[in-house]
Amino acid sequence: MESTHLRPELEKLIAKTDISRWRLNIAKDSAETWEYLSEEDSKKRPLTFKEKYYLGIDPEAKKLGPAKTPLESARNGFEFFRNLQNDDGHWASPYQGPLFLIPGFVLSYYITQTPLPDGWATEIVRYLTNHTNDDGGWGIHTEGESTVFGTVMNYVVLRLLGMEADHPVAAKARHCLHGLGGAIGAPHWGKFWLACLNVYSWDGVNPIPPELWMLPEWIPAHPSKWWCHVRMVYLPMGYMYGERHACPVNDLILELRKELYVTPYSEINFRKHRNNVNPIDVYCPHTCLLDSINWIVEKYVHYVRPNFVRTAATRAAYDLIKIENENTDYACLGPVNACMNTLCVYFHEGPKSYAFKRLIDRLREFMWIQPEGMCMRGTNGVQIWDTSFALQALYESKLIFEKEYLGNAQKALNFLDNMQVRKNVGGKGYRHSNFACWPFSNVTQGYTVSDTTSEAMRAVMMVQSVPGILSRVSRNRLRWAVDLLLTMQNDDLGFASYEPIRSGAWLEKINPAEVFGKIMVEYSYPECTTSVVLALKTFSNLDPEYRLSDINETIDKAVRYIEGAQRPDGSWYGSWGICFTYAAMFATESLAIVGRTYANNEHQKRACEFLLSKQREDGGWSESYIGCATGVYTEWRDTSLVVQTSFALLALMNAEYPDREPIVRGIRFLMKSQRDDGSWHQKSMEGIFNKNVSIAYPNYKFYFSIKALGIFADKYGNSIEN
Ligand code: LAN
Repeated sequence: MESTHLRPELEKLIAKTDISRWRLNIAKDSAETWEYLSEEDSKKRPLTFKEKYYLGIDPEAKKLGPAKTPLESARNGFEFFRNLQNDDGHWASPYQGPLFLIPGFVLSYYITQTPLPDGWATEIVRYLTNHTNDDGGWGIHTEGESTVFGTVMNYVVLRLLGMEADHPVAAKARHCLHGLGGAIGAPHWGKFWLACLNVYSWDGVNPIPPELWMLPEWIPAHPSKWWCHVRMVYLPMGYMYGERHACPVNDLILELRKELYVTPYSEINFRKHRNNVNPIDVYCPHTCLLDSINWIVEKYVHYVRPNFVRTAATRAAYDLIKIENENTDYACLGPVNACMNTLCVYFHEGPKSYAFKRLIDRLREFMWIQPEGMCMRGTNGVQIWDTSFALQALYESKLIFEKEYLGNAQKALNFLDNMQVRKNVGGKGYRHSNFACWPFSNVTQGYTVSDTTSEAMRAVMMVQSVPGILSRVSRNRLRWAVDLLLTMQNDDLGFASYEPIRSGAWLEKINPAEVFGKIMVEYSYPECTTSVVLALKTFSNLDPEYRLSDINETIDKAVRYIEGAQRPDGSWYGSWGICFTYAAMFATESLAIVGRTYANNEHQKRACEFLLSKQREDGGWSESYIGCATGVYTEWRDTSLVVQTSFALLALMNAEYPDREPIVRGIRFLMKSQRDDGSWHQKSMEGIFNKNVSIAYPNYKFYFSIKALGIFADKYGNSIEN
């Protein structure tokens, strides 16, 4: 059972559902939705082990006792972890952390007058209450200090979900908000949502002209060249901004207009506050270039723009929104554009339209019930990513060769077989080809990611080589995935996340979202690049005839990129996990797979020295998300963490670090941290995005620990004696 963020002193003040009545439904495409059953129905459907675990009810796992050897520890870990595998073969994930997502969900339901499913409002309020900071506010993620963005948006959520303004939790949050100067200092994305709700004026939102979509595509700043998450968010934002849709005024809106500001609403000149963002919120300040462009475009929108241009532009944006919805069967790329698209469709096609109903339905897949209430996840699940790594851990620890685990492996393989994309939407709505890719979550969402495709491919190839496993993914399907990967290398020789880089990093100068860094375009990442290198190399060992010279050339170049991305101190900066230990785990494996080790390679040597300089007294490693924001290695409080320890150990073992002693100390830390039932607990966050937002990957503590322990037992001997 996971320990949680429960705050009993606050919980006393709010309502709670009967936690034992929640059940997890898994759809055919692995979509995960929680449902609150009636008392009668819940009796007919006993809680499963998994449900209990996720809900914080003791699942009464088998006690295995402390492990005596690393392999036993890995086995105990998998004994526990296999209980969390779903019948369709995948592992689910409470993928929480960001605190700017729930508001989009609740506002979309509220503005479109859609009732929330039973029990949801209560549990969302409980989650937010349990995650308030001591000052009563919220940050941009659960570990961050209170900001205007986090506080105003989540305060609004509490009020929309029925909390009275004088409730102690609301009153304290409002006090915090006022202390921060009120909603007027919200960043661009906050101002946007508040304008949709009609508690802020569209005049006070910096321009998001839908006309951008009518510009000629060759222009380097054309939105089709932006990072897909940014273009897919600015698309519905542009539509809403162009149409200036807003929730009809009602009593609650009038109350909120009074509560959110420190001056009377009617006296605020919103146009003057477009650039008023509380410094506490600012991660990426406006440049003069951005301010100048905003100044000109705002004048154009206000005084010059003919109505027919506006209508044509919002039409063009809407056509693209429709394409995104249809391409993803209404799952949408991510939680932000899914909520915004729902609003656009509601206003454009009405509440009775098929598209609106589908979107509303699908939005529920982002929500997850935790012991401390209901959160919104960063994606519609982590199914493929987690299942791929779980399979790899099973293989690399050699546990897969123990008969009792073959069934788990086969089920996971079957799942990956079902999740490879068969239908290509490449070219539609500026999408990169997705034929033969494995997305991050599921086949429905369907977006190519370079590393999720690679990691899934690698898992498939590993498992299909195991005697007793029934192969499911044909040679051709792997070849098609290779073809796709080979279209994705950047000119700087690395690989980016969803697409090859389409425009220059100078576009960051017009990044309008003050709260995120490095979001405007794609970049090469050591993590993504490594995954591709590993997949291509593993593939060419299996199928050496297929495009061998293309593959070898790609790998050579990619490894050059990895070496070049190393910092002088021997570290690599991680963009998707926290942080330097994460990147080291990837980069060192790239080098290892082409035969470069501590014994023969300067880069590996420097990587090991860097990691060893960070090893703590207790044998482990510890990193905080702060290091991602500042670029400087930063420990998380005064304790080692299971996940970062596994990252560092895997990196040292990738490099074949010759001295067993420091590695044994790390392995001992992992074993000491294991509970009697084989599970681990990670005290802090594992992942990060856009430099500033941390996000949990709760399955990392299982599969990366199992992998580290298993590889250690295999390569360094199955004992923790020195
Ligand atoms: C993710 C999650 C997975 C992650 C990896 C596969 C680990 C990475 O190697 C490549 C990038 C990717 C796919 C990724 C990109 C950004 C995401 C989708 C997220 C971090 C999860 C949530 C985040 C998304 C942007 C959240 C919504 C916020 C916006 C600013 C739009």
